[in-house]
Amino acid sequence: MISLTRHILDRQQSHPDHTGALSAMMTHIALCGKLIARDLNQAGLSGLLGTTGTTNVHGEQVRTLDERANRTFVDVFEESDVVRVVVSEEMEEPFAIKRAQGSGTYALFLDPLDGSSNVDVNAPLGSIFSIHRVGASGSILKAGREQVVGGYVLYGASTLLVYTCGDGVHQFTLDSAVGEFFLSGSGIHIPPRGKICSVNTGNQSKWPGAMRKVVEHFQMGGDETGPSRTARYSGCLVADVHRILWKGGLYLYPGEVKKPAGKLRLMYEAAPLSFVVEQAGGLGSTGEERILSLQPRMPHQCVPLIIGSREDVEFVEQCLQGGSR
Ligand code: AFP
Repeated sequence: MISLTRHILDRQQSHPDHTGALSAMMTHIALCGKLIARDLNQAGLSGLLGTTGTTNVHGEQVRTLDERANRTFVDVFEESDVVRVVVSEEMEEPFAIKRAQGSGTYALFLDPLDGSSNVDVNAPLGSIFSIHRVGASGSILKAGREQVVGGYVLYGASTLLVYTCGDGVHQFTLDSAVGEFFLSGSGIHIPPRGKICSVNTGNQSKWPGAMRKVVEHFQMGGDETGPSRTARYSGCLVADVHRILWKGGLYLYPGEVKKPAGKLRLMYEAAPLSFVVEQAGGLGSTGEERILSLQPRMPHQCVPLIIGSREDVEFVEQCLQGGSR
């Protein structure tokens, strides 16, 4: 059994010029995952369900557990000097870590609790993280392809930590009895095509015509050349993309006519998940451009997302760009 700690140390030793910063950050993220998993397990018994009565930077209701998960990440990283700044869905402004102002060379982007409305019905949730090097000028807004680490924790039937630092995708499962993550998948490869189409069709009337046609096409039996489709949607991006990582297919969150950038956030949802999926051989796209090539303009910027098996994403891109159908 290879623990996450062991895995990180082994990888660190294979890079002679390592500083230990990456290992420290992964250790902190794993600790946050364990603490949040514990909170979720006990949520119904310890009065942690429900909302705080406030809204976040995206105008969404903040749940008690959103706030708590955000606090967990901030508290853990405040004790360390590797991450200089934290950008989170739950904080309007980037948060400077005092201890790291002289030493920290990294910026951490976070969705501390993805799919948080699932908590009331005991359905899966996630945490998404992305780490960038802070630029020489102090800039933190960099294209996704420059990520140092991207990944997520999935709180489901078990708690998983999935990450990449550009050398393939590694998956760890939490053994809660001993409080350690153990390697449960390495070199994960997403099938080039898949059956699953994961999309909230309740929004169909708001999409541009070309996107409606693509989804109708899948609903009517799919393309002659591809597999027939089956629908899956949990309302938790991490859980839906994780299913596709293993089984193949597509996750779509399109832009809307009145809101072309859609709902999902580039820096702490689309980019880290695209980094993971592309490291597994898949693709992440807006329909026009690769997610990982986008130059961000704002920390909380939204983007349309089409992510999953390479050939499936390319098929949707062609349809949207008026190509073969
Ligand atoms: P948050 O709980 O972090 O706001 O994320 C929820 C989410 O962005 C993502 O997890 C889901 O895929 C998506 O929203 C579901 O949205 P719809 O309810 O609009 O389908």
